[in-house]
Amino acid sequence: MPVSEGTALGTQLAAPAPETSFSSTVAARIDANIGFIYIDNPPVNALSHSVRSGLSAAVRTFSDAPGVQAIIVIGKGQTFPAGADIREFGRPIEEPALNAVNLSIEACRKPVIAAIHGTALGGGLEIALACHFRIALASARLGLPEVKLGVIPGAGGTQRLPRLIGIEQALRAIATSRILDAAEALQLGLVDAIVADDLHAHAIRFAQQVIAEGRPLRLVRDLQDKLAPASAGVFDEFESNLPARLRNRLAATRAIRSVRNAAALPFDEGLRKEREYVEECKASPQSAALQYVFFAERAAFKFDGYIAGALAGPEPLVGIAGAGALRTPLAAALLIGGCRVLLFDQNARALSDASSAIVERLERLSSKGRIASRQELQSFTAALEVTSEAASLRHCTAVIEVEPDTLSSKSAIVGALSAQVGEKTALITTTALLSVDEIAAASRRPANVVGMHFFIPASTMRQVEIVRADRSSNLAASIAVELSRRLEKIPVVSRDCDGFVGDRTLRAYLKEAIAILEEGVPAAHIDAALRDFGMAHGPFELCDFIGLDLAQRILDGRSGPGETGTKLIDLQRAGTPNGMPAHAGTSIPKILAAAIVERCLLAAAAEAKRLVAEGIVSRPSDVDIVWVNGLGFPEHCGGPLFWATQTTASVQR
Ligand code: 3H9
Repeated sequence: MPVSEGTALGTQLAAPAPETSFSSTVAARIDANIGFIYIDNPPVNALSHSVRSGLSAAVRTFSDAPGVQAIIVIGKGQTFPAGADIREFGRPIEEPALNAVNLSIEACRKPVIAAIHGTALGGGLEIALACHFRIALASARLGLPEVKLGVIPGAGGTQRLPRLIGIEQALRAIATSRILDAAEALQLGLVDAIVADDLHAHAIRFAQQVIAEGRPLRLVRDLQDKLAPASAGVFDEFESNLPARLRNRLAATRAIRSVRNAAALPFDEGLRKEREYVEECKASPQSAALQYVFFAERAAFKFDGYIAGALAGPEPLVGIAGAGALRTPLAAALLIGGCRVLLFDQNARALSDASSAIVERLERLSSKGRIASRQELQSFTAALEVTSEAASLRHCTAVIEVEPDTLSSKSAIVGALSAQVGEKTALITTTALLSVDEIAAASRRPANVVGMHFFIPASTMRQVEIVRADRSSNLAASIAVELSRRLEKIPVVSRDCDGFVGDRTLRAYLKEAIAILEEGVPAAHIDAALRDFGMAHGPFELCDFIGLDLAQRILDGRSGPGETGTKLIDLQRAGTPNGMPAHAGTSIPKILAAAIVERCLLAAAAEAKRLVAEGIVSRPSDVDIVWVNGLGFPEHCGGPLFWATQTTASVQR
């Protein structure tokens, strides 16, 4: 890439030169004796071909430029590169590959410094690892989360990270996709310095110091002292203790093997093996499923009519009314998500008790380390306000009712609140089973009413369903979607129907499991088959887990007690006193297990297809992520519809 006319980069420039483009996403500039390389590929500076080629050319140019004594690589916008461009994964790699770019950075004879802000993830962190020094903003986060996408770091991450932070820490970071904050990164030796603000200015100061001290270049490939594992069995032990969700994950096992190579093989040989594992993982159905889930989760935030920024202001005010069990966890999660919460109860005593329960919950979370500092805890508690005046709710962007889940109580509270809330306030009803259309009918502002269905247990399950009644406005639905983001949950927007997305497809799945049971297959076998497939619980275990009453209600639906729900209860009575007959581990013939899995999942997939055909959800992937995040479906199989399309079985039911 040619540089600007006359004053080629690398000649002495008196004043900061304008930036020179090396590709559509990489520009460079010389400031005094320092060469800056800017990566500018919004939104997350993903390392697409133009970034790799621009970066490679800029490094080459600065390496040869006599006036440049140090090079700083920095991201524009919100972040240092957050990884390879996942959209390029299915295609042949266009040169230069990231690995080659990193090798050229590492081989540069001038100090190359990574200045990190935002999220230095995957290939982004691998660039930083190839640099000779790293400085980071205190708010930065760093990690190698490739295993979450079904691959392993493929540009030296598995070889360089262990050399920098040690085998055990690297295993945790790579195999479990653990993200480190800047303070921990500093403590582990992953970064050389952290700064509170003005990364640009601090990076210049850091570079000048390196130049002035004549500091030797630190090539991570040459570091050896942290490579000795604590004990020889460390890798096997780590693998056998992987969390359940990572068992049977090809990428996790290959990541462990690759880190093991870092300790056992010369650097370049380890790098070559790393590349082999990446190709093996990329070709696996697991990585296709995990990448599908990644994009499906992001797509779920957008629906036809979505209004970005609906949750106005940095600290939106959210009202909570009603006395259901969801009140405390929901209020605490909203406060942690940066909302102000206005708790409403006409009874002063109840209000004070509810407020204390929320503060206690925040303190408990703080003592478990889930809230970063005392100061943060204080700011969350200060954002909790209480009122016994319903009229105060009119200032809220959203009011969420958390009454017990009966039509009479929901209709009563939504009716009463609708007389108080502002014209644009979203009025959110939390229901698992009721018709949001019927609840909205009790409201004076039906357009403002939208449903939210949290999965059990609400505080830990990542999924939430946003249920639009016939008259729900785009604004109300958009506010609910943005609240989900604050709650760190994945929303799926659906229209109102019996069971919404999750319970309706779950019903089909459970009915099939009951049918198999009636054909004489023991419950323990059915549970084992689906657990071995990767479900968090077998179908009957799930019924026990959520409670048989709720399971029966899911099976019966809005029409009330019916044949299948009653069957479930009868079967339970015939079983052990604690639930369905013996769930203990059991081995069954593979062919039977495969048939059980196929029948149950195809039943769910067929119902999912009907949901799409009826326009309850707008895309098939919405149903899949409800299963992955709400119903314990193994992420690396993508969800029942994705799984069904990947297997030879057809979904013609
Ligand atoms: C890798 O690096 C392999 C290497 O070892 C090299 C091998 C040779 N690519 O999540 P958001 C899009 S593997 C393409 O809503 P946030 C995303 O789809 C990679 N696109 O924002 C969305 O698009 P849209 C390792 C990407 O602020 C938009 O950016 N890295 C990528 O909540 C905003 O995303 C990772 O696994 C990407 N890599 O969270 C990190 N990343 O607006 C994956 C994001 O059209 N990314 N997009 O829907 C993340 O974890 C989050 O996106 C991040 C930002 C934390 C960065």
